[in-house]
Amino acid sequence: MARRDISITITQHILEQQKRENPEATGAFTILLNELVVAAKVISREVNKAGLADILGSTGKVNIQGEQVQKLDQFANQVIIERMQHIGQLCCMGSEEDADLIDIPQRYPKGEYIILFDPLDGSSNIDVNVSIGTIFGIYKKKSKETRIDYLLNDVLQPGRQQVAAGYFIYGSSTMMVYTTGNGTGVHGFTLFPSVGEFLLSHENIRTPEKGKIYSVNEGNYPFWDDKTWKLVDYFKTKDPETKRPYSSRYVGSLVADFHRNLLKGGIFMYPADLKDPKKSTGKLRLMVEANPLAFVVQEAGGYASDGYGPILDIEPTQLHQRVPLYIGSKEDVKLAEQFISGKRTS
Ligand code: P6P
Repeated sequence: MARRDISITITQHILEQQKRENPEATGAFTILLNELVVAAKVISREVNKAGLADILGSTGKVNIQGEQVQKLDQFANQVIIERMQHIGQLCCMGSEEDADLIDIPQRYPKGEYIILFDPLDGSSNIDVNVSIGTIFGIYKKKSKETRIDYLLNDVLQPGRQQVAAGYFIYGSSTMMVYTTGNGTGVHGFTLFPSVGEFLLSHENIRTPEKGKIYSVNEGNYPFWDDKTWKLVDYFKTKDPETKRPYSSRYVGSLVADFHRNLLKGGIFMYPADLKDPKKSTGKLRLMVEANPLAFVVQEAGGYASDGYGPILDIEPTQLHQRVPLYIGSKEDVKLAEQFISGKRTS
């Protein structure tokens, strides 16, 4: 790829990539991704204003996950739904905030794509000014169905079937990181509020084969099984030959923890735990968190596992199913699989 003398906008990047990778493209995918970028700009503005406006604090409602819904969660969810529903490229949507699939109103045309998203992940960090994010995965529907009651099978596809995935991170700056898979690479764009554009800032992100960081909520230690104990203890054990102990870094906001490890290397873990029977298969959601980030990390040379095999190969059975997640540098995640599957104990 020729060296660039200026940073191109996300819009230009998507167009160039579509022309290169998908010459017969109708432009539908480009419209879809660009509208998502507009939604993220609106969310970014509110997240950055949140400290000033009275938009903080909860609404007193709870979402499908039984979690307190923060006003910004609701706002972000509405912005994405309202922006995405009118572009005529989607047959339906799935959101971490909504129990059921979201239909496209009759007044708008339907399309061939499906978007699954977590509108504002890490929301418990909103009022302490820690980075939070939007995570998304895009699929093409397989059937000819258009009615919402018959589209769940089109939605419950393994993560490997995604045609694009990525996230927006609202932190010291707002960034978008995305990939369309198939060797097209992972690219990062930084929002320049003064011009209102996301400009290419991290071209072709590659994550290190092996890291020096492990990320896990050690407060869950009493609720783990012995394989998980042995795995986490491995990263904390002194062994100069394997450059251990690793550094512990855990923000408690998946997008922030994932993004740091993607760039620097390392492993993020959210193991299954016995703290909450509803979350015995782990806290994180397969369709709107694990699959999109697994798609990104694989394209960047990393790997994502549920402890036994690739996240991207899991055949989904429910829209909101949870999954244990080990994601990041390939060598570290493969090692986690050896511990969790019992093949290794130290
Ligand atoms: P815990 C935030 O609520 C979230 O869904 C992810 O962003 C984050 O990685 C995880 O939960 C943190 O969970 O149990 O460590 O607070």
